[in-house]
Amino acid sequence: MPNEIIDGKRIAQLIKDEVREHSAALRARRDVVPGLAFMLVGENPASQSYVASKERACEYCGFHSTTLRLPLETSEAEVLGRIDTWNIDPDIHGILVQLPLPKHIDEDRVIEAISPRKDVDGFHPINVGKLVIGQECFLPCTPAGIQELLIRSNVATAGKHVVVVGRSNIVGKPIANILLQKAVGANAVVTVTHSAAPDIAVYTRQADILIVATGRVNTVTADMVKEGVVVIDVGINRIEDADTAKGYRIVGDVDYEGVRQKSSLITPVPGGVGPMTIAMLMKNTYQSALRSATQR
Ligand code: L34
Repeated sequence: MPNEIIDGKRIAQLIKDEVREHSAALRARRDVVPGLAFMLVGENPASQSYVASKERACEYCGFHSTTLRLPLETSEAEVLGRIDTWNIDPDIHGILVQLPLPKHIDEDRVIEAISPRKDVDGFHPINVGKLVIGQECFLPCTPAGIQELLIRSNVATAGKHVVVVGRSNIVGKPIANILLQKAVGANAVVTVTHSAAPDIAVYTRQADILIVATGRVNTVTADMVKEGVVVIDVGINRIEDADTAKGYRIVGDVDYEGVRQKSSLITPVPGGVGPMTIAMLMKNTYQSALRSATQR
Protein backbone atom coordinates (compact mmCIF):
# COMPACT_ATOMS: atom_id res chain seq x y z
CA MET A 1 0.00 0.00 0.00
CA PRO A 2 1.60 3.31 -1.05
CA ASN A 3 1.59 5.30 2.10
CA GLU A 4 1.44 9.07 2.14
CA ILE A 5 1.36 11.85 4.68
CA ILE A 6 -1.29 14.57 4.76
CA ASP A 7 0.82 17.70 5.22
CA GLY A 8 -1.37 19.85 7.46
CA LYS A 9 1.25 22.52 7.82
CA ARG A 10 1.42 23.00 4.06
CA ILE A 11 -2.35 23.02 3.59
CA ALA A 12 -2.79 25.43 6.51
CA GLN A 13 -0.30 27.77 4.85
CA LEU A 14 -2.29 27.69 1.60
CA ILE A 15 -5.45 28.64 3.51
CA LYS A 16 -3.71 31.46 5.37
CA ASP A 17 -2.43 32.77 2.02
CA GLU A 18 -5.99 32.75 0.65
CA VAL A 19 -7.33 34.53 3.74
CA ARG A 20 -4.53 37.07 3.57
CA GLU A 21 -5.50 37.93 -0.02
CA HIS A 22 -9.19 38.16 0.79
CA SER A 23 -8.53 40.29 3.83
CA ALA A 24 -6.40 42.72 1.77
CA ALA A 25 -9.26 42.98 -0.73
CA LEU A 26 -11.80 43.61 2.04
CA ARG A 27 -9.62 46.37 3.39
CA ALA A 28 -9.22 47.94 -0.08
CA ARG A 29 -12.90 47.73 -1.04
CA ARG A 30 -14.62 48.45 2.26
CA ASP A 31 -11.97 49.76 4.62
CA VAL A 32 -12.62 46.89 7.03
CA VAL A 33 -9.81 45.12 8.93
CA PRO A 34 -10.86 41.79 10.48
CA GLY A 35 -10.45 42.00 14.26
CA LEU A 36 -10.01 39.09 16.67
CA ALA A 37 -9.99 39.33 20.48
CA PHE A 38 -8.29 36.63 22.56
CA MET A 39 -8.72 35.95 26.25
CA LEU A 40 -6.21 33.84 28.12
CA VAL A 41 -6.86 33.15 31.80
CA GLY A 42 -3.99 31.70 33.86
CA GLU A 43 -0.64 30.44 32.65
CA ASN A 44 -1.19 27.05 31.05
CA PRO A 45 1.95 26.70 28.86
CA ALA A 46 0.16 24.89 26.02
CA SER A 47 -2.59 27.55 25.93
CA GLN A 48 0.01 30.32 25.92
CA SER A 49 1.79 28.76 22.97
CA TYR A 50 -1.45 28.17 21.01
CA VAL A 51 -2.58 31.76 21.54
CA ALA A 52 0.84 33.04 20.49
CA SER A 53 0.54 31.03 17.25
CA LYS A 54 -2.93 32.47 16.68
CA GLU A 55 -1.66 36.01 17.21
CA ARG A 56 1.10 35.41 14.64
CA ALA A 57 -1.45 34.05 12.18
CA CYS A 58 -3.57 37.21 12.63
CA GLU A 59 -0.60 39.37 11.84
CA TYR A 60 0.19 37.28 8.76
CA CYS A 61 -3.39 37.56 7.50
CA GLY A 62 -3.51 41.33 8.00
CA PHE A 63 -5.94 41.16 10.94
CA HIS A 64 -6.07 43.35 13.98
CA SER A 65 -5.83 41.32 17.20
CA THR A 66 -5.89 42.06 20.88
CA THR A 67 -5.09 39.66 23.71
CA LEU A 68 -6.29 40.01 27.26
CA ARG A 69 -4.09 38.00 29.62
CA LEU A 70 -5.79 37.61 32.97
CA PRO A 71 -4.49 36.03 36.19
CA LEU A 72 -5.63 32.58 37.27
CA GLU A 73 -7.79 34.00 40.10
CA THR A 74 -9.87 36.22 37.78
CA SER A 75 -13.57 36.01 38.63
CA GLU A 76 -16.21 34.70 36.27
CA ALA A 77 -17.97 38.08 36.47
CA GLU A 78 -14.82 39.82 35.23
CA VAL A 79 -14.56 37.41 32.29
CA LEU A 80 -18.23 37.90 31.39
CA GLY A 81 -17.87 41.68 31.62
CA ARG A 82 -14.96 41.70 29.19
CA ILE A 83 -16.91 39.57 26.73
CA ASP A 84 -19.84 42.02 26.90
CA THR A 85 -17.50 44.86 25.96
CA TRP A 86 -16.16 42.94 22.96
CA ASN A 87 -19.67 41.88 21.92
CA ILE A 88 -20.60 45.52 21.22
CA ASP A 89 -17.21 46.64 19.83
CA PRO A 90 -17.66 47.11 16.06
CA ASP A 91 -13.93 46.58 15.39
CA ILE A 92 -14.02 43.08 16.90
CA HIS A 93 -15.42 40.41 14.58
CA GLY A 94 -14.30 37.35 16.52
CA ILE A 95 -14.00 36.51 20.23
CA LEU A 96 -11.92 33.57 21.37
CA VAL A 97 -11.65 32.52 25.01
CA GLN A 98 -8.87 29.93 25.08
CA LEU A 99 -9.94 26.72 26.85
CA PRO A 100 -9.57 25.18 29.34
CA LEU A 101 -10.59 27.85 31.86
CA PRO A 102 -9.74 27.64 35.58
CA LYS A 103 -12.09 25.38 37.54
CA HIS A 104 -13.95 28.19 39.32
CA ILE A 105 -15.19 29.57 36.00
CA ASP A 106 -18.16 27.91 34.28
CA GLU A 107 -17.07 27.31 30.67
CA ASP A 108 -20.62 26.86 29.40
CA ARG A 109 -21.68 30.20 30.84
CA VAL A 110 -18.68 31.93 29.26
CA ILE A 111 -19.31 30.37 25.84
CA GLU A 112 -22.98 31.39 25.99
CA ALA A 113 -22.00 34.98 26.79
CA ILE A 114 -20.20 35.35 23.44
CA SER A 115 -22.38 36.80 20.69
CA PRO A 116 -23.14 33.95 18.25
CA ARG A 117 -22.19 36.37 15.44
CA LYS A 118 -18.67 36.68 16.89
CA ASP A 119 -18.33 33.05 17.99
CA VAL A 120 -15.50 32.15 15.59
CA ASP A 121 -14.83 28.99 17.66
CA GLY A 122 -18.31 27.72 16.79
CA PHE A 123 -18.90 26.65 20.40
CA HIS A 124 -22.06 28.67 21.18
CA PRO A 125 -25.21 26.49 21.46
CA ILE A 126 -26.81 28.50 18.65
CA ASN A 127 -23.99 27.58 16.27
CA VAL A 128 -23.88 23.98 17.52
CA GLY A 129 -27.63 23.70 16.88
CA LYS A 130 -27.33 25.20 13.42
CA LEU A 131 -24.56 22.75 12.55
CA VAL A 132 -26.71 19.79 13.59
CA ILE A 133 -29.66 20.88 11.43
CA GLY A 134 -27.47 21.84 8.46
CA GLN A 135 -27.80 25.64 8.59
CA GLU A 136 -24.97 28.00 7.75
CA CYS A 137 -22.94 28.78 10.88
CA PHE A 138 -19.42 29.08 12.28
CA LEU A 139 -17.92 25.58 12.26
CA PRO A 140 -15.57 24.77 15.15
CA CYS A 141 -12.00 25.20 13.90
CA THR A 142 -10.51 21.76 14.53
CA PRO A 143 -13.33 19.77 12.87
CA ALA A 144 -13.58 22.32 10.05
CA GLY A 145 -9.84 21.82 9.55
CA ILE A 146 -10.27 18.05 9.38
CA GLN A 147 -12.94 18.37 6.68
CA GLU A 148 -10.70 20.78 4.76
CA LEU A 149 -7.75 18.34 4.98
CA LEU A 150 -9.89 15.57 3.53
CA ILE A 151 -11.22 17.78 0.71
CA ARG A 152 -7.81 19.15 -0.25
CA SER A 153 -6.27 15.66 -0.15
CA ASN A 154 -8.99 14.41 -2.54
CA VAL A 155 -10.35 11.93 -0.01
CA ALA A 156 -13.95 11.24 -1.03
CA THR A 157 -16.31 10.99 1.94
CA ALA A 158 -19.70 10.37 0.31
CA GLY A 159 -20.94 6.92 1.25
CA LYS A 160 -17.67 6.13 3.06
CA HIS A 161 -17.59 4.79 6.60
CA VAL A 162 -16.09 7.40 8.90
CA VAL A 163 -15.35 6.17 12.40
CA VAL A 164 -14.79 8.87 15.03
CA VAL A 165 -13.08 7.83 18.26
CA GLY A 166 -13.96 10.30 21.02
CA ARG A 167 -17.10 12.33 21.72
CA SER A 168 -15.88 15.72 22.96
CA ASN A 169 -17.84 18.88 22.23
CA ILE A 170 -14.74 20.40 20.58
CA VAL A 171 -13.92 17.56 18.15
CA GLY A 172 -15.82 14.26 18.24
CA LYS A 173 -19.42 15.49 18.23
CA PRO A 174 -18.95 18.31 15.71
CA ILE A 175 -16.84 16.33 13.20
CA ALA A 176 -19.44 13.55 13.27
CA ASN A 177 -22.16 16.09 12.54
CA ILE A 178 -20.19 17.85 9.80
CA LEU A 179 -19.39 14.65 7.88
CA LEU A 180 -22.93 13.36 8.32
CA GLN A 181 -24.51 16.32 6.50
CA LYS A 182 -25.97 15.74 3.06
CA ALA A 183 -23.47 18.11 1.48
CA VAL A 184 -20.39 18.24 -0.71
CA GLY A 185 -17.33 17.21 1.30
CA ALA A 186 -19.52 15.19 3.65
CA ASN A 187 -22.39 12.69 3.13
CA ALA A 188 -20.50 9.97 5.00
CA VAL A 189 -21.85 7.07 7.05
CA VAL A 190 -20.63 8.00 10.53
CA THR A 191 -19.99 5.89 13.62
CA VAL A 192 -18.92 7.49 16.89
CA THR A 193 -17.17 5.21 19.38
CA HIS A 194 -15.85 6.16 22.80
CA SER A 195 -14.62 5.06 26.21
CA ALA A 196 -17.80 3.17 27.09
CA ALA A 197 -17.34 0.69 24.23
CA PRO A 198 -16.07 -2.69 25.51
CA ASP A 199 -13.73 -2.92 22.49
CA ILE A 200 -13.33 0.07 20.16
CA ALA A 201 -11.37 -2.11 17.68
CA VAL A 202 -14.69 -3.67 16.60
CA TYR A 203 -15.53 -0.24 15.16
CA THR A 204 -12.11 1.11 14.15
CA ARG A 205 -11.47 -1.95 11.94
CA GLN A 206 -14.51 -1.02 9.84
CA ALA A 207 -13.31 2.51 9.11
CA ASP A 208 -12.52 3.79 5.63
CA ILE A 209 -11.64 7.07 7.34
CA LEU A 210 -10.62 6.99 11.00
CA ILE A 211 -10.64 10.17 13.11
CA VAL A 212 -9.05 9.81 16.53
CA ALA A 213 -9.59 12.46 19.21
CA THR A 214 -9.36 10.91 22.67
CA GLY A 215 -6.39 12.72 24.20
CA ARG A 216 -4.84 9.34 24.98
CA VAL A 217 -1.54 8.09 23.53
CA ASN A 218 -1.75 4.83 21.52
CA THR A 219 -5.57 4.78 21.43
CA VAL A 220 -5.26 3.13 18.01
CA THR A 221 -2.59 0.59 17.06
CA ALA A 222 -1.90 -1.20 13.76
CA ASP A 223 -3.96 -4.29 14.64
CA MET A 224 -7.04 -2.05 15.03
CA VAL A 225 -7.23 -0.72 11.45
CA LYS A 226 -7.82 -2.16 8.00
CA GLU A 227 -5.40 -1.92 5.11
CA GLY A 228 -5.77 1.33 3.12
CA VAL A 229 -7.48 3.36 5.84
CA VAL A 230 -7.19 7.17 5.90
CA VAL A 231 -6.19 8.25 9.41
CA ILE A 232 -6.71 11.69 10.98
CA ASP A 233 -4.92 11.96 14.31
CA VAL A 234 -6.25 14.89 16.35
CA GLY A 235 -4.30 14.19 19.54
CA ILE A 236 -1.66 16.54 20.96
CA ASN A 237 0.13 14.80 23.84
CA ARG A 238 3.33 15.97 25.48
CA ILE A 239 5.63 13.05 26.22
CA GLU A 240 8.74 13.45 28.37
CA ASP A 241 11.87 13.06 26.28
CA ALA A 242 15.27 13.92 27.72
CA ASP A 243 16.84 13.77 24.23
CA THR A 244 15.00 16.91 23.08
CA ALA A 245 15.89 20.54 23.85
CA LYS A 246 12.52 21.22 25.48
CA GLY A 247 12.55 17.97 27.49
CA TYR A 248 9.40 16.71 25.77
CA ARG A 249 8.05 15.83 22.38
CA ILE A 250 4.54 15.93 20.93
CA VAL A 251 2.75 12.75 19.85
CA GLY A 252 -0.80 12.08 18.69
CA ASP A 253 -3.42 9.58 19.86
CA VAL A 254 -2.40 7.05 17.20
CA ASP A 255 0.61 4.70 17.21
CA TYR A 256 1.95 6.48 14.15
CA GLU A 257 4.85 4.18 13.23
CA GLY A 258 2.66 1.08 13.39
CA VAL A 259 -0.52 2.44 11.85
CA ARG A 260 1.17 4.17 8.92
CA GLN A 261 2.31 0.77 7.63
CA LYS A 262 -1.33 0.01 6.85
CA SER A 263 -2.79 3.43 6.08
CA SER A 264 -3.04 4.96 2.60
CA LEU A 265 -2.94 8.47 4.09
CA ILE A 266 -2.18 9.66 7.60
CA THR A 267 -1.74 13.00 9.38
CA PRO A 268 1.47 13.47 11.36
CA VAL A 269 1.62 15.04 14.83
CA PRO A 270 2.85 17.74 14.94
CA GLY A 271 2.17 19.22 11.50
CA GLY A 272 -1.23 17.65 10.86
CA VAL A 273 -4.50 18.86 12.33
CA GLY A 274 -2.99 21.44 14.76
CA PRO A 275 -1.98 24.04 12.17
CA MET A 276 -5.35 23.59 10.44
CA THR A 277 -7.17 24.64 13.62
CA ILE A 278 -5.42 27.99 13.40
CA ALA A 279 -5.96 28.38 9.65
CA MET A 280 -9.70 27.76 10.03
CA LEU A 281 -9.87 30.31 12.84
CA MET A 282 -8.50 32.85 10.39
CA LYS A 283 -11.07 31.81 7.81
CA ASN A 284 -13.95 32.12 10.30
CA THR A 285 -12.77 35.54 11.44
CA TYR A 286 -12.50 36.78 7.87
CA GLN A 287 -16.04 35.48 7.17
CA SER A 288 -17.32 37.28 10.25
CA ALA A 289 -15.72 40.57 9.19
CA LEU A 290 -17.10 40.16 5.66
CA ARG A 291 -20.56 39.53 7.04
CA SER A 292 -20.44 42.59 9.26
CA ALA A 293 -19.18 44.69 6.32
CA THR A 294 -22.04 43.52 4.12
CA GLN A 295 -24.57 43.76 6.99
CA ARG A 296 -26.10 40.34 6.74
N1 L34 B 1 -11.37 28.37 22.65
N2 L34 B 1 -9.77 26.74 23.03
C1 L34 B 1 -10.53 27.43 22.17
N3 L34 B 1 -10.47 27.21 20.83
C2 L34 B 1 -9.63 26.27 20.32
O1 L34 B 1 -9.62 26.03 19.00
C3 L34 B 1 -8.79 25.58 21.19
N4 L34 B 1 -7.85 24.67 20.76
C4 L34 B 1 -7.62 23.45 21.56
C5 L34 B 1 -7.34 23.92 22.99
N5 L34 B 1 -8.21 25.02 23.43
C6 L34 B 1 -8.91 25.79 22.57
C7 L34 B 1 -6.73 24.95 20.06
O2 L34 B 1 -6.55 26.04 19.52
C8 L34 B 1 -6.40 22.86 20.88
N6 L34 B 1 -5.89 23.90 20.02
C9 L34 B 1 -4.69 23.82 19.29
C10 L34 B 1 -4.27 24.83 18.43
C11 L34 B 1 -3.09 24.72 17.72
C12 L34 B 1 -2.29 23.63 17.84
C13 L34 B 1 -2.68 22.62 18.70
C14 L34 B 1 -3.87 22.70 19.41
C15 L34 B 1 -1.02 23.58 17.08
O3 L34 B 1 -0.60 24.56 16.50
N7 L34 B 1 -0.31 22.44 17.06
C16 L34 B 1 0.94 22.33 16.35
C17 L34 B 1 2.11 22.40 17.30
C18 L34 B 1 1.96 21.63 18.57
C19 L34 B 1 2.97 22.04 19.64
O4 L34 B 1 4.18 22.14 19.31
O5 L34 B 1 2.57 22.27 20.79
C20 L34 B 1 0.93 21.03 15.54
O6 L34 B 1 1.72 20.93 14.61
O7 L34 B 1 0.12 20.15 15.83
